[in-house]
Amino acid sequence: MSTVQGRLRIAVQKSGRLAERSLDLVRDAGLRVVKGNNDLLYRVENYPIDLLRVRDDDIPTFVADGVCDLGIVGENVLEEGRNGGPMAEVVMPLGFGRCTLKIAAPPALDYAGPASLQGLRVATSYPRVLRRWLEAEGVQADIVTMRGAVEVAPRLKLAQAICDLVSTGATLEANGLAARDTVLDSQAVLIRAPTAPEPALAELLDSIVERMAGVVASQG
Ligand code: PRT
Ligand code: ZN
Repeated sequence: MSTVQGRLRIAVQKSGRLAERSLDLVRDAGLRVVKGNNDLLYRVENYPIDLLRVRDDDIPTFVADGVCDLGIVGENVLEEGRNGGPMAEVVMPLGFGRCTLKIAAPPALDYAGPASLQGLRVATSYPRVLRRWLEAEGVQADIVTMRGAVEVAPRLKLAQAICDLVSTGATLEANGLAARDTVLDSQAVLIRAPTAPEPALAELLDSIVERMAGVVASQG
């Protein structure tokens, strides 16, 4: 059940790499978005819908809890939020925000596969995703969690390798690191709450999802 009676809520990143494309998708689906009097909430003037503008990290929880009915977030963030509790449902990939969570290390590190990380320290902002990948590979390594600047960890001797998002590879190169393995391929996805909205809004929700699917399909 939606917490706000009578209106659907879509969670989008407030600012950052996904913000503009998320807003574009919403607009291309026919929603006329107008800025409200607070920065956190944009209103849709032609439907009973609000956009909740938040940190991307908060989006999976808001949608899983039904505080928002839909959300747009990177698969990397969604997967990191996986904790055994109720999850938002992935409706469809959106074709933007593509990046890859990679293992990278200085060229001097001998890397012949995940087993080469055995006993090493690996720095990352994605400790849960990395933990699951290491477990699946049967490798025991120490995970050093860093909120940012993961790419400097090897130089500071905080870790021998890192697990970080890569798109162009320029950041790895600038820090003398080479990509060694892929942990997760990611792009932005549309997610929806596991619970239905109030009955009066169910049809609207389905039609918005359908229109977004049309927009994504037309972008091929
Ligand atoms: O403030 P908020 O928490 O909402 O934003 P954020 O700072 O956590 O995320 P943001 O805006 O940087 O990224 C949002 C989402 O965009 C990520 O969760 C990914 O799904 C996606 N994305 C796509 C990326 C990249 N490409 C990317 N390149 N996120 C981060 N990067 C980083 C990368 O880690 C590297 O440090 O950008 C840097 C440059 O990458 P290169 O390879 O092009 O040099
Ligand atoms: Zn974030």
